[in-house]
Amino acid sequence: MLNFLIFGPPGSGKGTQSVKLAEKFNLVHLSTGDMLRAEIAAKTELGRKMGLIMEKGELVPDEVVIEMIAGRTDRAENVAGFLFDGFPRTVEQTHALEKMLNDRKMKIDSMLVLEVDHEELVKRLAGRAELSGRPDDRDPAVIENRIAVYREKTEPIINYSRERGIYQPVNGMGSIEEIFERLSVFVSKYIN
Ligand code: B4P
Repeated sequence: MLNFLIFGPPGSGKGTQSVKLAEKFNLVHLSTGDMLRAEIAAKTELGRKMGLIMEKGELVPDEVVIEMIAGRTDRAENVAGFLFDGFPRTVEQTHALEKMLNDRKMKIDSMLVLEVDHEELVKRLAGRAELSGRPDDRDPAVIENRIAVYREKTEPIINYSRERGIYQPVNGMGSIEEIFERLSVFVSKYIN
Protein backbone atom coordinates (compact mmCIF):
# COMPACT_ATOMS: atom_id res chain seq x y z
CA MET A 1 0.00 0.00 0.00
CA LEU A 2 1.29 3.45 -0.96
CA ASN A 3 0.65 6.61 1.01
CA PHE A 4 0.55 10.02 -0.64
CA LEU A 5 0.00 13.36 1.06
CA ILE A 6 -1.49 16.21 -0.94
CA PHE A 7 -0.38 19.42 0.62
CA GLY A 8 -0.72 23.16 0.07
CA PRO A 9 -2.40 26.30 1.39
CA PRO A 10 -6.19 26.68 1.61
CA GLY A 11 -7.58 27.01 -1.90
CA SER A 12 -4.54 25.41 -3.53
CA GLY A 13 -6.78 22.70 -5.00
CA LYS A 14 -6.08 19.78 -2.66
CA GLY A 15 -9.71 18.67 -2.54
CA THR A 16 -10.30 19.27 -6.25
CA GLN A 17 -7.25 17.29 -7.35
CA SER A 18 -7.62 14.52 -4.73
CA VAL A 19 -10.98 13.42 -6.13
CA LYS A 20 -9.49 13.07 -9.62
CA LEU A 21 -6.27 11.35 -8.48
CA ALA A 22 -8.14 8.89 -6.25
CA GLU A 23 -10.31 7.84 -9.17
CA LYS A 24 -7.49 7.55 -11.70
CA PHE A 25 -5.05 5.64 -9.45
CA ASN A 26 -7.49 3.62 -7.31
CA LEU A 27 -6.58 5.38 -4.07
CA VAL A 28 -8.71 5.89 -0.96
CA HIS A 29 -9.23 9.64 -0.53
CA LEU A 30 -9.15 10.69 3.13
CA SER A 31 -10.03 14.36 3.69
CA THR A 32 -10.16 15.62 7.26
CA GLY A 33 -11.97 18.76 6.04
CA ASP A 34 -14.74 16.59 4.52
CA MET A 35 -14.92 14.44 7.67
CA LEU A 36 -15.32 17.55 9.83
CA ARG A 37 -17.96 19.05 7.51
CA ALA A 38 -19.86 15.74 7.67
CA GLU A 39 -19.94 16.06 11.48
CA ILE A 40 -21.26 19.61 11.13
CA ALA A 41 -23.93 18.53 8.62
CA ALA A 42 -25.00 15.67 10.92
CA LYS A 43 -25.35 18.23 13.74
CA THR A 44 -23.33 16.14 16.19
CA GLU A 45 -21.94 17.69 19.38
CA LEU A 46 -18.42 17.35 17.93
CA GLY A 47 -19.56 19.03 14.70
CA ARG A 48 -21.09 21.96 16.60
CA LYS A 49 -17.87 22.57 18.54
CA MET A 50 -15.56 22.13 15.54
CA GLY A 51 -17.78 24.32 13.34
CA LEU A 52 -17.16 27.26 15.66
CA ILE A 53 -13.39 26.82 15.26
CA MET A 54 -13.52 26.33 11.48
CA GLU A 55 -15.70 29.43 10.97
CA LYS A 56 -12.83 31.50 12.33
CA GLY A 57 -10.30 29.84 10.03
CA GLU A 58 -8.43 28.17 12.91
CA LEU A 59 -7.28 24.55 13.05
CA VAL A 60 -9.32 22.10 15.12
CA PRO A 61 -7.36 20.31 17.90
CA ASP A 62 -4.82 17.72 16.75
CA GLU A 63 -6.38 14.91 18.82
CA VAL A 64 -9.75 15.34 17.05
CA VAL A 65 -8.37 14.80 13.54
CA ILE A 66 -5.91 12.12 14.63
CA GLU A 67 -8.83 10.18 16.15
CA MET A 68 -10.82 10.63 12.91
CA ILE A 69 -8.02 9.25 10.76
CA ALA A 70 -6.98 6.40 13.08
CA GLY A 71 -8.26 3.07 11.95
CA ARG A 72 -9.32 4.26 8.47
CA THR A 73 -6.36 2.54 6.88
CA ASP A 74 -7.46 -0.82 8.35
CA ARG A 75 -10.72 -1.02 6.43
CA ALA A 76 -9.51 -0.63 2.84
CA GLU A 77 -9.20 -3.57 0.45
CA ASN A 78 -8.33 -3.84 -3.25
CA VAL A 79 -6.86 -0.35 -3.47
CA ALA A 80 -3.40 0.88 -4.47
CA GLY A 81 -3.11 3.01 -1.35
CA PHE A 82 -4.21 6.20 0.39
CA LEU A 83 -4.30 9.86 -0.46
CA PHE A 84 -4.35 12.07 2.63
CA ASP A 85 -5.89 15.47 1.83
CA GLY A 86 -5.54 18.29 4.36
CA PHE A 87 -3.91 15.99 6.90
CA PRO A 88 -1.40 16.37 8.49
CA ARG A 89 -1.64 20.09 9.17
CA THR A 90 0.75 20.37 12.13
CA VAL A 91 4.05 18.75 12.98
CA GLU A 92 2.31 16.83 15.78
CA GLN A 93 -0.25 15.41 13.29
CA THR A 94 2.66 14.42 11.04
CA HIS A 95 4.29 12.41 13.82
CA ALA A 96 0.96 10.76 14.65
CA LEU A 97 0.43 9.77 11.01
CA GLU A 98 3.94 8.44 10.68
CA LYS A 99 3.52 6.31 13.81
CA MET A 100 0.15 5.02 12.64
CA LEU A 101 1.65 3.97 9.29
CA ASN A 102 4.83 2.52 10.82
CA ASP A 103 2.73 0.39 13.18
CA ARG A 104 1.14 -1.09 10.04
CA LYS A 105 4.51 -1.56 8.27
CA MET A 106 3.84 1.38 5.94
CA LYS A 107 5.35 4.83 5.42
CA ILE A 108 4.61 8.14 3.73
CA ASP A 109 5.82 7.58 0.16
CA SER A 110 5.46 11.06 -1.31
CA MET A 111 4.27 14.50 -0.29
CA LEU A 112 2.86 16.43 -3.26
CA VAL A 113 3.02 20.14 -2.45
CA LEU A 114 0.82 22.44 -4.57
CA GLU A 115 2.42 25.86 -5.01
CA VAL A 116 -0.04 28.70 -5.69
CA ASP A 117 0.30 32.51 -5.48
CA HIS A 118 -1.40 34.31 -2.60
CA GLU A 119 -3.68 36.38 -4.88
CA GLU A 120 -4.85 33.28 -6.71
CA LEU A 121 -5.69 31.51 -3.41
CA VAL A 122 -7.84 34.43 -2.27
CA LYS A 123 -9.57 34.57 -5.65
CA ARG A 124 -10.40 30.84 -5.68
CA LEU A 125 -11.74 30.77 -2.13
CA ALA A 126 -13.84 33.90 -2.61
CA GLY A 127 -15.18 32.30 -5.81
CA ARG A 128 -16.08 29.09 -4.00
CA ALA A 129 -17.96 31.07 -1.32
CA GLU A 130 -20.71 31.79 -3.82
CA LEU A 131 -21.18 28.12 -4.70
CA SER A 132 -20.39 26.19 -1.51
CA GLY A 133 -21.91 28.43 1.14
CA ARG A 134 -18.98 27.47 3.38
CA PRO A 135 -18.81 29.99 6.23
CA ASP A 136 -14.99 29.92 6.18
CA ASP A 137 -14.96 31.08 2.53
CA ARG A 138 -17.38 34.00 2.96
CA ASP A 139 -15.32 36.48 4.98
CA PRO A 140 -12.07 37.84 3.41
CA ALA A 141 -10.56 38.26 6.90
CA VAL A 142 -11.16 34.56 7.63
CA ILE A 143 -9.57 33.58 4.30
CA GLU A 144 -6.48 35.64 5.21
CA ASN A 145 -6.39 34.03 8.67
CA ARG A 146 -6.52 30.52 7.16
CA ILE A 147 -3.58 31.34 4.90
CA ALA A 148 -1.67 32.84 7.87
CA VAL A 149 -2.39 29.74 10.00
CA TYR A 150 -1.09 27.59 7.13
CA ARG A 151 2.16 29.58 6.94
CA GLU A 152 2.69 29.40 10.70
CA LYS A 153 1.53 25.90 11.67
CA THR A 154 1.38 23.78 8.51
CA GLU A 155 4.24 24.95 6.29
CA PRO A 156 6.94 23.78 8.75
CA ILE A 157 5.99 20.22 7.72
CA ILE A 158 7.76 20.95 4.41
CA ASN A 159 11.14 20.93 6.22
CA TYR A 160 10.26 17.55 7.71
CA SER A 161 9.39 16.17 4.27
CA ARG A 162 12.64 17.47 2.79
CA GLU A 163 14.60 15.66 5.51
CA ARG A 164 12.68 12.45 4.78
CA GLY A 165 13.30 12.76 1.02
CA ILE A 166 9.57 12.72 0.20
CA TYR A 167 9.11 16.39 -0.78
CA GLN A 168 7.64 16.83 -4.26
CA PRO A 169 6.73 20.42 -5.20
CA VAL A 170 4.15 20.80 -8.00
CA ASN A 171 3.16 23.99 -9.83
CA GLY A 172 -0.45 24.59 -8.72
CA MET A 173 -1.10 27.51 -11.08
CA GLY A 174 -3.12 26.93 -14.26
CA SER A 175 -6.25 25.00 -15.19
CA ILE A 176 -7.54 22.06 -13.13
CA GLU A 177 -6.65 19.69 -16.00
CA GLU A 178 -3.12 21.07 -16.39
CA ILE A 179 -2.41 20.65 -12.68
CA PHE A 180 -3.94 17.17 -12.72
CA GLU A 181 -1.58 16.17 -15.54
CA ARG A 182 1.43 17.45 -13.55
CA LEU A 183 0.38 15.56 -10.41
CA SER A 184 -0.35 12.40 -12.41
CA VAL A 185 3.24 12.35 -13.70
CA PHE A 186 4.53 12.07 -10.12
CA VAL A 187 1.96 9.54 -8.92
CA SER A 188 2.65 7.42 -12.04
CA LYS A 189 6.21 6.92 -10.82
CA TYR A 190 4.74 4.73 -8.06
CA ILE A 191 1.58 3.32 -9.69
CA ASN A 192 1.09 2.36 -13.35
P1 B4P B 1 -10.08 21.78 3.91
O1 B4P B 1 -11.37 21.12 3.72
O2 B4P B 1 -8.84 20.93 3.89
O3 B4P B 1 -10.08 22.85 2.73
P2 B4P B 1 -9.15 23.96 2.12
O4 B4P B 1 -7.74 23.83 2.61
O5 B4P B 1 -9.84 25.24 2.41
O6 B4P B 1 -9.22 23.83 0.55
P3 B4P B 1 -8.53 22.98 -0.64
O7 B4P B 1 -7.06 23.24 -0.80
O8 B4P B 1 -8.94 21.55 -0.52
O9 B4P B 1 -9.16 23.68 -1.90
P4 B4P B 1 -10.14 23.19 -3.03
O10 B4P B 1 -9.59 22.07 -3.85
O11 B4P B 1 -11.46 22.93 -2.43
O12 B4P B 1 -10.06 22.58 5.31
C1 B4P B 1 -11.14 23.35 5.83
C2 B4P B 1 -10.95 23.62 7.35
O13 B4P B 1 -11.10 22.37 8.08
C3 B4P B 1 -9.61 24.15 7.83
O14 B4P B 1 -9.50 25.56 7.71
C4 B4P B 1 -9.58 23.67 9.32
O15 B4P B 1 -10.33 24.53 10.16
C5 B4P B 1 -10.28 22.33 9.26
N1 B4P B 1 -9.32 21.19 9.15
C6 B4P B 1 -9.29 20.31 8.10
N2 B4P B 1 -8.32 19.40 8.29
C7 B4P B 1 -7.71 19.71 9.48
C8 B4P B 1 -6.60 19.15 10.20
N3 B4P B 1 -5.92 18.08 9.73
N4 B4P B 1 -6.24 19.71 11.39
C9 B4P B 1 -6.91 20.77 11.89
N5 B4P B 1 -7.95 21.36 11.23
C10 B4P B 1 -8.36 20.85 10.04
O16 B4P B 1 -10.22 24.45 -3.98
C11 B4P B 1 -10.73 25.71 -3.58
C12 B4P B 1 -11.52 26.37 -4.72
O17 B4P B 1 -10.66 26.62 -5.83
C13 B4P B 1 -12.66 25.51 -5.27
O18 B4P B 1 -13.76 26.34 -5.51
C14 B4P B 1 -12.12 24.95 -6.59
O19 B4P B 1 -13.13 24.72 -7.53
C15 B4P B 1 -11.20 26.07 -7.03
N6 B4P B 1 -10.07 25.59 -7.81
C16 B4P B 1 -9.29 24.50 -7.54
N7 B4P B 1 -8.33 24.37 -8.46
C17 B4P B 1 -8.49 25.44 -9.33
C18 B4P B 1 -7.78 25.89 -10.50
N8 B4P B 1 -6.73 25.23 -10.97
N9 B4P B 1 -8.22 27.02 -11.12
C19 B4P B 1 -9.28 27.69 -10.65
N10 B4P B 1 -10.00 27.32 -9.56
C20 B4P B 1 -9.60 26.21 -8.91
